[in-house]
Amino acid sequence: MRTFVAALIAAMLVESCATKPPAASTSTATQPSPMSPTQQLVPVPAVVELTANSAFAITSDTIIRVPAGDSRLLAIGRFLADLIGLSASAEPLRAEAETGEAGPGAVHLQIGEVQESGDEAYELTIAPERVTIKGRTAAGVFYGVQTFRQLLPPFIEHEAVRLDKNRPVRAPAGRIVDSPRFEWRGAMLDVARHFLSVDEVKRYIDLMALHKLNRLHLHLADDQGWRIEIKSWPNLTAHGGTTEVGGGPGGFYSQQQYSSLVTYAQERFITIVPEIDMPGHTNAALASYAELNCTGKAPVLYTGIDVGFSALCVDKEITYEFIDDVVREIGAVTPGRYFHVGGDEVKTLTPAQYTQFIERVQTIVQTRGKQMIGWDEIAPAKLLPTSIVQHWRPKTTPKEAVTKGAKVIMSPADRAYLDMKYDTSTPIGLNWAAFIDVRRAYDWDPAAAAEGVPESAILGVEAPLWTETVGNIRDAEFLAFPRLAALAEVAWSRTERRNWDDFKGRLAGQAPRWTALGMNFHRSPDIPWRVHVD
Ligand code: NGO
Repeated sequence: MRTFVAALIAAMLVESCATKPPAASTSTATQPSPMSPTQQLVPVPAVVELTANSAFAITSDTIIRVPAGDSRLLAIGRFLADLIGLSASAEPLRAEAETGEAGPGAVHLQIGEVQESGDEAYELTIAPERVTIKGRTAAGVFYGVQTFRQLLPPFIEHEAVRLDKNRPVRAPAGRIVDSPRFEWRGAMLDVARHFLSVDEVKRYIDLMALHKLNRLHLHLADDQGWRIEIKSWPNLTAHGGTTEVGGGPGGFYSQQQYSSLVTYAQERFITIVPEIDMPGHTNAALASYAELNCTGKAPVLYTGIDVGFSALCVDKEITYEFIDDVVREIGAVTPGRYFHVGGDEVKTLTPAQYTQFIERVQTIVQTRGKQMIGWDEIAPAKLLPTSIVQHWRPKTTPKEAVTKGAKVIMSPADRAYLDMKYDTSTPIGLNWAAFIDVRRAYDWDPAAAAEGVPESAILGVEAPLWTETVGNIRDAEFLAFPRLAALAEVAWSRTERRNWDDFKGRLAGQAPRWTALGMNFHRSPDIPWRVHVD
């Protein structure tokens, strides 16, 4: 009876919500019609069957049920309870042996078979009496929770939200079955040009998780700064971490702080990929240790934005001892399988010196139990089939690496670089590769982006944010959003589900949630943004 009444009230509420006059738009475009549930979803799922005619209502009595003994699902349950303001209730989470037949008013998190293939697939079923979020693995359940989250009203994103019996939180009834197109759905933060604090990086991780991204590549060293503690080479941070572009104070992560980022990311199913750029982009290291220079003399710290002038001394043995220490220490605090060695823009070495260096570093990385990744300049080196090339130069192709069996991450600078300006009026950012408006970031197919690189060789997509002009997380959010959401859809959603006009509408629907999250997103004039509508 209680369920029936609740369902009836929920249905009436959904109905009344749907007949409310549309909210005013911030853009000059014509007034958008009321939002359909599907318009709340980015990236778009594979199969969506939702109705605005009935709904599940979350109240302070709602319980989240997880299988007993599954600590990962318990953690996801806690994440969901925090998100929807259930943490304040007496006992929001119940672990139980049988999750199938529990009573009404519950959200069930389960491991089980789903109709889509792959480890990250999930199935979300919302009925008036219960919600089931099922994944083949915990990662799938986590993504199902993110989709469920996007179907809830944006006000839940406010930190202080508390459930109120008189104001149920409703999710439209229906079913979603989903899985990602690519396994690598990445973002990169350059914390070397401008340092970002642990809390700022955690914030970026949170925003990535909302969009089902699963790799955070941290560019931890460049000419302007060394940002991670290396116990066997302490001057790297003591000296090399003390400044940044423009001469600010810089900073670095202790290994313990880095580990806290790794854990925070892991809890959101994101793998941290550390990068130490070499042999170029190394002025901060060269300034910290004279013996790494061929001249034996340390240069001064650098705070400009030129590239290509620095290189480790590839003919000295101590260089390889240094690299081995760095890979060993960072590798030991990085559970993920990858180590990125940079390899970009070396202008002071011969091609032979360069490829020999990369091949030797590849052996070090392999010996330390990691898979090597490098920017696309590494393609001519003798690569192991496990090595990965990150394509970034729009006019080149890493096809020779593909013939050696290497996989490719697609980050073409004229589509995926978040540090490019949106247009000529963008106050920060660069424009050497292109102006990248939202459509340009969205409307491309990774499988057609580099000649000779077929879809089977593509691991996925990554959006780098270089920080020459980015001073803090507010700037980062401004350049990243909405384009990172566009690139998340490029990486997650299959081609036949993607369409610019449809995406524009769904992106517009993110504005209330992003506003509730306090995000500093770029209000691109191309998008008919919605204002708060709950
Ligand atoms: C290039 C360069 C970086 C710059 C970035 C700016 C790569 C791989 N190397 O991308 O050092 O910061 O452009 O857009």
